[in-house]
Amino acid sequence: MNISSLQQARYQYQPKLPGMLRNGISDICVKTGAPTESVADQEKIKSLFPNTYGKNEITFQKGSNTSEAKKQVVGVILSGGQAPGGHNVICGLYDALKATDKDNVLYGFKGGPSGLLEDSFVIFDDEYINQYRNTGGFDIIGSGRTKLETEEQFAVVAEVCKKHGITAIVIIGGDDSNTNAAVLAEYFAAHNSGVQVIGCPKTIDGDLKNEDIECSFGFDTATKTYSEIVGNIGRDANSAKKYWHFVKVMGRSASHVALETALQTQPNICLIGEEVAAKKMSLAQITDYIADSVANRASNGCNFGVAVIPEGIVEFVPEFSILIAEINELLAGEKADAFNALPSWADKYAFIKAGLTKESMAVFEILPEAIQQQLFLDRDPHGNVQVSLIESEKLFSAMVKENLAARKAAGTYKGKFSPIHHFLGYEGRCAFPSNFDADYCYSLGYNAFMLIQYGFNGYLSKVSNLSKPAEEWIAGGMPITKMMNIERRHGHDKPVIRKALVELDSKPFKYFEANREKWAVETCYVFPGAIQYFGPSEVCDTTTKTLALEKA
Ligand code: FBP
Repeated sequence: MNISSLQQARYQYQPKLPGMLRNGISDICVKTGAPTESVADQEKIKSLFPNTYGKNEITFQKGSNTSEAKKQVVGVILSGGQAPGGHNVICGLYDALKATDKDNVLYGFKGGPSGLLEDSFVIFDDEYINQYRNTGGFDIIGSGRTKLETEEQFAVVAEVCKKHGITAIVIIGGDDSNTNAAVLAEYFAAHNSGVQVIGCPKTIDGDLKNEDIECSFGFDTATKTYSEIVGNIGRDANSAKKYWHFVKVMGRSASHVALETALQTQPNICLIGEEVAAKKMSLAQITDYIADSVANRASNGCNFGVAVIPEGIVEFVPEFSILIAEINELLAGEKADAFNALPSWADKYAFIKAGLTKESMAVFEILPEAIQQQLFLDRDPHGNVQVSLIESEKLFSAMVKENLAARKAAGTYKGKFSPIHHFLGYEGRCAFPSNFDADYCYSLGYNAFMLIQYGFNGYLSKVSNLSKPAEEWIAGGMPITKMMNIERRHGHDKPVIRKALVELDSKPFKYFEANREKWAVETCYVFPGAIQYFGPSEVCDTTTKTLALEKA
């Protein structure tokens, strides 16, 4: 394999474990904490998880290892979108498993949950694992978005486990995957199959977080990668002084990634979807807000700027969500064929006008034509609008342009406005993990094995106190059912892990809110630069501003 010199050097990096896991496997014991309750809907969750509900929180500490000596055959899967550090979860798991007993075996099921269903796997050995230490990506075994959620699928997984003598499965995924991990754990417990399930919290979106999960892995590296680029763009803007950059950043729904990027780089504008929803802002109000910054800066002679737009923004704009729902209804079932058969955009436009309510048509009419067409072209397999594909960076820049033209006509604005568009998403998901993610992920994997070794089932590998040096991190486990509540999904009540949105009374948002007026008018860009892997700890090991502010 051709490898870069950075990759070669990163192979040598020894990830830092929490102090309590550093003593060697024979010196790690369990401290049992309090029994747990789910965050809401306790009776309902308890009835759905009779075998795994209410178990105790646990932490590991220094002391004689009292776990049962038993050969472990563990299977691991990566689930959902890539997040930097996934490889290190597997490396940590492998190292703890082999340090406990060299005859233990680790299976990697390929291509996500479907690898388990199709019994497609690799068996890891040192040579295989060593090529992936401290590297980004999920290419070690691949990932996928198949959901493991039906009894039929669980029965297939049970068969696969029986065939290989698997004693435990580690599921590395986001909120849905960990919800499914809890359901699978309950299934195994109810069927006395002797297979344990442990979850690990992954997603660059940062929305798998609660009082037990301080942050999901990958968020640190992805936001550092985006912040490096936004910082560079800010510096270019301030050098050339002629462009407004509209930068959409990933994060399917919640705006944590946009907020963290703004905290690191101090752009002129950053929209936060959750605030837009709370204030019930319309597209016109958001446009006005951005155009004010453009006009104010122009009056100071600054015809340039940077605006950060979260990927999920449009779903938070109430009038836009209603419009999307109406479009989905308008093209439901066979009506889509009738629409697609219309020969021209003018015919299609007339069809749309006849089908939408007056209010939604008014919203539709103010959209740039390219976005109008996008809403009807890019549809998912169920025929619904693919909101994540809407080019909101272009939507807002086009609307701002029109707004400024009106201001110019009214004589209230004299500047120039040349927008440039960017979308930062995939380039952050497979970056070399920062030292923080490399350490955190390795610890999550190592810790997951300790949970297996001590016989826990339906637990999430929990590493906390993350704003402190790794030495002070706390390792342990939390029953996944503790994080669950009941939500309505596709017409059914389902037990799920609550998705964490940006809270408007949180310290990170409050800090942003207190500073953004100044950032909107002045040029206060910060240039975080590239992630550093070698050098002083304050440059290489610090995590996100979000976490630092939350824990301040
Ligand atoms: P996960 O929630 O599975 O971690 O994925 C998050 C994400 O990276 C989002 O930020 C983005 O909207 C989405 O995945 C893109 O998905 P895909 O890889 O299927 O294009």
